Amino acid sequence: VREYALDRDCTTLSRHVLQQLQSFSPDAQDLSALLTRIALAGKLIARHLSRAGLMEGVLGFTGTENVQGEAVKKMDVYANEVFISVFKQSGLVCRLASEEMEKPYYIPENCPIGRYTLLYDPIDGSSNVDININVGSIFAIRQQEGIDADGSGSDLLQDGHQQLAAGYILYGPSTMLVYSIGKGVHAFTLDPSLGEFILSNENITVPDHGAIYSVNEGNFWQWEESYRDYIRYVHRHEGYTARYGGAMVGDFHRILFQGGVFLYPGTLKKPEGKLRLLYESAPMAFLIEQAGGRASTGTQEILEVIPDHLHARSPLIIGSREDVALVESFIQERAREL
Ligand code: P6P
Repeated sequence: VREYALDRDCTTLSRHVLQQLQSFSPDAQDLSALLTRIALAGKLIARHLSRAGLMEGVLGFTGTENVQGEAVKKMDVYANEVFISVFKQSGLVCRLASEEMEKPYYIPENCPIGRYTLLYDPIDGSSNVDININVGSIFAIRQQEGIDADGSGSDLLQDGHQQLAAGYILYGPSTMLVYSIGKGVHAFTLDPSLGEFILSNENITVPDHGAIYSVNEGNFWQWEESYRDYIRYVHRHEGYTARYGGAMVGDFHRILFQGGVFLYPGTLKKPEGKLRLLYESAPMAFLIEQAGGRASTGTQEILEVIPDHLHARSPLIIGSREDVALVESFIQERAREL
């Protein structure tokens, strides 16, 4: 038992990535170092969150709006700057594209082309920060291809299969980092006494079905009839339970471990829904498929969707394959009537 415990304590993120890649090539080392840098960003953000109520400048709004026209929280700004600062002088990433920035940020050094682009949502669910409920950071890594001459990031408008890796950090009772580089989904828990993320769950698979449906039913009146059909179905049938935390990372994490479905439908006013494809839906779709689940817009696999602009949104149905299919069946049924 002692050997096992010691060995487990030594399975850090960097070691695990190299094990996954079964290689110590420079590229493998770079990817391992890149994910370790993301873990550093997670530690810095977790530390800031843990003292939010005790420090000035953490809670509340900045008074400005982001590119989406949404009020910016102080924590959004801090977390965005953490990601930028941990990748400067890293030589690992050429470009950072964040949900919080209109245009991508170029790491100001002669970064050789062929390195990576990091796409991230620095704090997802920031409305939870002020009430001490879990929030998360979401990330995806894509190959830096060619020169983005006008800095618009238009070369990033590609489908989700171009993601080399994806994951999130969940700032909850414990801080967890969940990632995949296309070889299964693995979770690490931050051990504050070590200051290290230690492997806690390997090769996570989502159950084919789960009791949980996770959706903001306050939007019921805005949905297309097919989504209302689905909600009426789960209201009438035994064996379903509703869970919704208002921050996607926590709601997704519950589905990943316990099964069920998370959905953020489009509405009649905004058929494309609220969640951003490149920064939220595509990374989570990468993970759920690696865990044996599915992610759909209702009519198309999320990983097939090609965004028409950097901050494109998409409807999202994600989780256990049987539960995603059930939601889609109501959409298909209504489509047949049209
Ligand atoms: P609503 C947070 O703002 C977020 O982007 C996701 O993390 C979350 O799932 C969703 O929006 C919550 O949106 O409309 O239910 O408050």
